[in-house]
Amino acid sequence: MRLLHISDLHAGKRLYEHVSRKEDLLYALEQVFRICKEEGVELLLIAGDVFDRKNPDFESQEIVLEFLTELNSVGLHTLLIAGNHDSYDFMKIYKSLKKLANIHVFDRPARNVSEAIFEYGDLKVACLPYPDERVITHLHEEKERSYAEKVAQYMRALAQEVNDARYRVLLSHLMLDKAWITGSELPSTVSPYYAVRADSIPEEFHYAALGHVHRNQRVEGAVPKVYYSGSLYQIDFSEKGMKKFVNLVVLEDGLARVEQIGLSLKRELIEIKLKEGEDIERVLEPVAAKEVLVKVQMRVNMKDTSYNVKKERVQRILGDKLARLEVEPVDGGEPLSLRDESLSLLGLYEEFHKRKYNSEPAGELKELFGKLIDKVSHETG
Ligand SMILES: [Mn+2]
Repeated sequence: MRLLHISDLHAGKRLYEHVSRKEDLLYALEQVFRICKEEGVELLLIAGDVFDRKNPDFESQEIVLEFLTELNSVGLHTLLIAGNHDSYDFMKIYKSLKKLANIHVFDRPARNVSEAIFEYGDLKVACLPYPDERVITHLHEEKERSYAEKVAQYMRALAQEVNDARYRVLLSHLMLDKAWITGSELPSTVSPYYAVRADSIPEEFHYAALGHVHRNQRVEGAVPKVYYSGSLYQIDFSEKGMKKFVNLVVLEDGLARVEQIGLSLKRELIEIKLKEGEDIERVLEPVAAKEVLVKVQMRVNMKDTSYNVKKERVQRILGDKLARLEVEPVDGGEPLSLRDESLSLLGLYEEFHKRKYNSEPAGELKELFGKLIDKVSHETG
C-alpha cells in the first residue's frame, strides 16, 4: 500500500499582510496531485496546519475544498488532522464530508482513543490532532504531569488501540525535542517546555507522519520511522533557501519504506542587504528577472537627501516581487525597537534590561520571563 504524507499547507498565508501566497500553494498542490496519480497513492495523510488562520478566508477554503474533492474524484482517500494554526471548531465542519466522499477529518484529540483510529484495509492510522495544552489536560486524569508526559501517555493509548493491525501509522501535529526547526513555527509551540520526547513515540508504529516543523526531516531517537514532511512551499523568510518535499510511504512486507520526493517552488523567497552607496540597479535587476519574492534591507544615512529616491528605485525595479523593504539607518543612536526581526521577546527584554540598568538580567529572571512568554503565547495560540 502506498501513502503520501504532506503537511503545513497554511492556506490563506500572507506575507506582511499584503502578499498572498495563493499561487505558491496552488502550484504545490498541483504537484501533490500529480505525484499521487503517478505513484499510485491510495491514501493521502495531511498532518495539520491546513489553514494559516483559525478563521480562514473564503478563497483559501475554496482552494482546500477543491483539492480534497479533486483527490476524491480520482479515487483517493484523504485523512486530515488539525494543526495548531487550525481551529478545532472550524475543522469540525469538514467532518461531514465523509458522508459524501472519502475525506476523513479528525478535528481534535478524541476523548476516547478508539474514536481516533482510521482503518483502511490492513492499515490502522492513529490520529492525534495538535494536542492543545488545555485539551490534553482535560483528557488526562493526572493534572500534575507535564504537557510532554501527558502527550506521551496519550500516544501509548493510541498504540494499544492499533496493535491488532498489520500496519500501524501515527498521524500527528506536534513538536518533538529532537526536531530541527525553521523559525516560522510559532515560537511558543517550539519551546523546550512543550517539546515531546522523540523516544516517546511508541515502538508499535511503523511510521509517524508529523506536521508542525516546516523542514522535511527524519527525527532520530525513536524506534519507528518518524518524519516531518515539512511545509509545501517556503512559508516565510525564515525558510529561504529551503528545499521542499513530500514523503511517499510504501507499506510492504511488514515494513515502511520512505521516499522523499522534491517539490519545485513557484516563487523562491530571497533576502537582499543593500549597503550604503551600493548600485541598486546592478544588484536588483538580475533578481527582478527571476520568479521570486524579495525582502530588501537597505542601509541609508538619514542625512542623505536622496533617501526617498533610493526607496522608490527599489520599489520600481522589484514591483510586485518586493515583499518587504526595511530601512536601517547607519548614523546610529536609534531607539530601542523591533528593528531586528530576529530578536525574540526574550531578546528584546534582555536588550531593554541592558539599556535601563546597564547590566544583563539575572539568569533566574530570564528563565522566569521565558516561561511566562511560553505560557502566555501557548495558551493564547
Ligand atoms: Mn505550520
